[in-house]
Amino acid sequence: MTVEERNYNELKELVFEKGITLFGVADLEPIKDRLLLSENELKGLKYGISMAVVLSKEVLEGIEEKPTILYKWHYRQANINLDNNAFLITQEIMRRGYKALPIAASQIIDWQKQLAHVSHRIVAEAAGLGWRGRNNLIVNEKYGSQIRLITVLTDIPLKTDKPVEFGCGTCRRCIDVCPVKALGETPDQYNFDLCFNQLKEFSKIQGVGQYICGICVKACYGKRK
Ligand code: B12
Repeated sequence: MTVEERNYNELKELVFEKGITLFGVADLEPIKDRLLLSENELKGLKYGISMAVVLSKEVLEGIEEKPTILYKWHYRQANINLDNNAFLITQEIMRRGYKALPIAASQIIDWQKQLAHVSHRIVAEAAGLGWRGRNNLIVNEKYGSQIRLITVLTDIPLKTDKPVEFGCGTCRRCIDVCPVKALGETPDQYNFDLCFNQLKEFSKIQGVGQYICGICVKACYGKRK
């Protein structure tokens, strides 16, 4: 086993014990221009570790035309677990003498354009966790889009994964259920304004208070029954 494979397996095992279900590593070279980080922040960082937790199907079942308070709580807990695991893996990498830059599960740096430092979807796609689906989300073969993502950038030697091919096939459930018709045949047809305005409305529901929806997530369950 190479040192890259050993590091990969050990880090994966560490977070699998703490609630992470999907783990992959992206080579940052092809995607580094799409990360909103300074040269200093990115210096020497070659890999993007992408991790995901799986959402409860039972929580999603309750979503009909709007997000539920159970979903809002679950979304928060998923973010907390992801942030904790990114922190944990960062500590472990630093203990081994390498650099690690954790990116928050859900943090925005440009409110107008709704941008984060790093798009977890771009890294997850490059790390092979899934493909960019018609719903513009990462779709994992087994769990569909019912996953939340996080990223840690690092220079610890790691084996890298490969992207997977678009696998939505003839499935268009997300397009059919979207209440504002924000989705199209291909992910680049995603209409940000329609989606964002709807999420702003949803955030006014008492107890929700966040830009969440969950309708296209519920519809995209992959091979999970
Ligand atoms: C801001 C934000 C939003 C904004 C949308 C902004 C946007 N345009 O992305 C709003 C509030 C509307 C939103 C909505 C939702 N979000 Co949101 N959101 C984020 C957040 C915090 C930042 C996203 C970001 O920076 N986007 C920036 C753009 C540049 O990146 P991108 O859209 O991923 O990719 C684009 C580029 O790659 C570009 N592109 C493609 N190829 C190429 C090639 C080149 C060369 C270039 C230059 C560009 C390019 O096109 C892509 C599509 O626009 C992320 C967390 C994170 N840090 O990633 C969560 C995140 C994307 N959201 C998520 C979710 C689940 C949702 C919702 C379902 C709400 C909910 N939780 O119920 C909806 C679904 C919307 C949808 N169908 O896409 C999850 C997605 C999980 C998954 N399975 O994919 C994330 C990753 C949070 C997480 N930690 O898991 N979100």
